[in-house]
Amino acid sequence: MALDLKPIPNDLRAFWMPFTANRQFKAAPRMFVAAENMHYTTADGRQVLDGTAGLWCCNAGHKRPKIVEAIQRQAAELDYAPAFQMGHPLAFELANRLVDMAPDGMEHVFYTNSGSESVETALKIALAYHRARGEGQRTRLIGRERGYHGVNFGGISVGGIVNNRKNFGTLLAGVDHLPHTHLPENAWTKGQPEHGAHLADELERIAALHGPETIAAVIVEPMAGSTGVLMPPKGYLERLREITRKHGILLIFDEVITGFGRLGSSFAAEHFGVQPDMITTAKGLTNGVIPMGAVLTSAEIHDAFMHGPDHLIELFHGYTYSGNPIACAAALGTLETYAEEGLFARAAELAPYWEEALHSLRDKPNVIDIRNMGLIGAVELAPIAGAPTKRAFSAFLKAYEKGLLIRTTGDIIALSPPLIIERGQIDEIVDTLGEVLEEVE
Ligand code: PXG
Repeated sequence: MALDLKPIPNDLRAFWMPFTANRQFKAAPRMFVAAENMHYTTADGRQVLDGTAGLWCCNAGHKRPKIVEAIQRQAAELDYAPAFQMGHPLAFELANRLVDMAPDGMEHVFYTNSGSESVETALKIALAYHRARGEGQRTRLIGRERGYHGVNFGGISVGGIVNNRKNFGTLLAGVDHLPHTHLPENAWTKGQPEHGAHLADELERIAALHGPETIAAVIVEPMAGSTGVLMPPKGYLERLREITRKHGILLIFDEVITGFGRLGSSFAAEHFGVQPDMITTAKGLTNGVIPMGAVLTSAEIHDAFMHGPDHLIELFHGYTYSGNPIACAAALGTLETYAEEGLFARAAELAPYWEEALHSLRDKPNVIDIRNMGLIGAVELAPIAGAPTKRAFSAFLKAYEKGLLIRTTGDIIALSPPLIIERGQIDEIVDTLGEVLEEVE
């Protein structure tokens, strides 16, 4: 088939690229012009195997017919409906489907347009919920070191990645952080690590310090993705749930990455058997195709707002594009694709093969840890002395040259392929990465 290649624009100055080394990129651009199933096509006509599902979002792979069709049909039928004081059927249908597939106890859906907005929404709902119940003194929010909750002010305040925080002022007041759960004795763990459940007890210390009755919510990623794939130690999430419940503190799981099949079940909450009060999602909700996020909440939280005269707005929050019709169509097409192809079960089925393949890289140069869960993996490299992140970034560039897309954070290589990946393509990822690790300095 003839490739319809788009030329690279000859002036790259205007676009200030997000989370990108702009000058490095513009000196040697890496451009994708098409994608299908497991592969991207580059502007120079090469195929690149997608080892990261875009940015952890294209769980069903690329250019999937049901999703493409749903978007096309919806754009031609109802392009936009006002999100406030008006509705359209797809938003309700999608909410019902999400509740049906969500873990027990998640009964309502608030739409956003990204993971960052889902986080802000969940934090605001937590504060307003306590206030609605006459516990307005619960204003504190607890996050975790090395946590990533998007880039807006609430998210970077509860987040724990220093570079995402330090240049942006004083952040939200009244925030504290749990310690991260990444312990050196857990190196080379397959699945959930043995050590570290006790780190959840730090919440008792924090609660005692501030007074538990001042804390509104704890937010954590059940598995921390962006900060380098950190797995929850066995018993850790259960313990967090116990302590939050004991003190009337809401527990929010940020499932922007773990939602929609990444761990082999719909949500991590289901995978780990721990029930939070809210779940934040985005990414895989629409297969990354149209920006959309959603916050799932318990009935208890939702119902706490449903009082007072019925002509009054209950929650002063929402976005112009909350429940956008085309985004809803994309999400419905996505959920249908996941279900028809049994992709969550497929991820669970492939996980042991993925695990073995990934851990075969153990003896490659500079590898200091490998960890995995579901269809997620991380290969951690020893940093070059005095030049942290450089080794992993070189690996990223070399992998791209060799036709493989990987993601790096610090000196950690993160992998999260689309759930449609074949065993042979897992081998290809590992073989290519093996070569890369042999070749990078
Ligand atoms: N919460 C979590 C847990 C996330 O992983 C967000 C919130 C923010 O989502 P938006 O849609 O606002 O970007 C995220 C996003 C990476 C990477 O490679 C991770 C994310 C985004 C881009 C890259 O680690 N996570």
